[in-house]
Amino acid sequence: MDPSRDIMFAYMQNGELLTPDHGFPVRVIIPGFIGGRMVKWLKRVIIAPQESDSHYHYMDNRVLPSHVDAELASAEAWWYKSEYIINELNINSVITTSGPDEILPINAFTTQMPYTMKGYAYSGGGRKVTRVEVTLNGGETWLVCALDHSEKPNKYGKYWCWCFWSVEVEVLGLLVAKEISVRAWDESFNTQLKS
Ligand SMILES: Nc1nc2c(c(=O)[nH]1)N[C@H]1C(S)=C(S)[C@@H](COP(=O)(O)O)O[C@H]1N2
Ligand SMILES: [Mo]
Repeated sequence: MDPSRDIMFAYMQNGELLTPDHGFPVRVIIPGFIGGRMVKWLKRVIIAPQESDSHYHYMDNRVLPSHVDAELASAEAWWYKSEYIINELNINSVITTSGPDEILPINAFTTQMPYTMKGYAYSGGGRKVTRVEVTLNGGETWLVCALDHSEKPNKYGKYWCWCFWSVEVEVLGLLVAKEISVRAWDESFNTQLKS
């Protein structure tokens, strides 16, 4: 019911009918929410004053406290506690380059050559990603990445799409790094812990 949220019933994607896997003939799209809420293969829509009582609405896409396994959740009705539902997504970031199968030539000339690391980041609820940082030394120091927000916000200022990030490092830096991590920030100052 909130016009700023751009919720839609989609029957096409990129100019083609949805494939069966992705919800043909019609599915819900709820930008900024977890995929689990975007019900596929719609047959009817029920407008109701209370939450859906669908099995999947309750038994999937919840984050329960760590001591609660599925058995305990059922025994003690943890599934039905509304505070554990996942709706809006949290801040997330991913390294796509370098990738697992990438091979870099290593010699005296190449180690000081620049190398562009890349990836994407997104948050939930239409919150803009405002910062992405990479560490090559286990979180001691962080490099601030360049951000590419190809998407324009909607007229309520919401960003639904991921943004791309990139940062130039030296091949040598990659070579000596024991662990490489990325973290993002959004406009509400949510960020990711360096574990
Ligand atoms: N009817 C129906 N819709 C569903 C599901 C389902 O099991 N049944 N799974 C949901 C979950 S958990 C996800 S992550 C998305 C995945 O669909 P996508 O890969 O097309 O985004 O569909 C959602 N819609
Ligand atoms: Mo999912």
